[in-house]
Amino acid sequence: MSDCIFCKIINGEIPSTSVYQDEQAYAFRDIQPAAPTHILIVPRKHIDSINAMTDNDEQTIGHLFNAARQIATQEGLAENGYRLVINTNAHAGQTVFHIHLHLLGGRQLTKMG
Ligand code: DGP
Repeated sequence: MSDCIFCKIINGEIPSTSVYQDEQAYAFRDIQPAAPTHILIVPRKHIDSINAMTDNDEQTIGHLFNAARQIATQEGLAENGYRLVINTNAHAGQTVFHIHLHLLGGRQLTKMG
């Protein structure tokens, strides 16, 4: 999508600090980190949100979690642990409408709610 900030990050129009990429996914450091390690993992395919995903996107979204596992290991987070979050729409605070998986770690995270 031409006006999507994460599509522009994926195609290099907007700079980012990349930590991982493959044919389906791109991962980069969050500009407003909420933890010592805060990485966003996005599908190269533009999908607005989990509400907009279809059965055909199962593999694409599952792939984000497999990438997250590899990145968590690469970042040294696997043993102590980390959190994976996908915000959807207003009540969850979604601000960018291109599906992204937050990977948070590097400190004891508080309970969610
Ligand atoms: P969410 O609230 O779940 O939609 O998360 C959007 C995240 O995207 C938020 O943590 C900040 C991050 N973000 C927004 N714009 C940019 C950007 O231009 N570069 C980077 N690296 N992160 C961004």
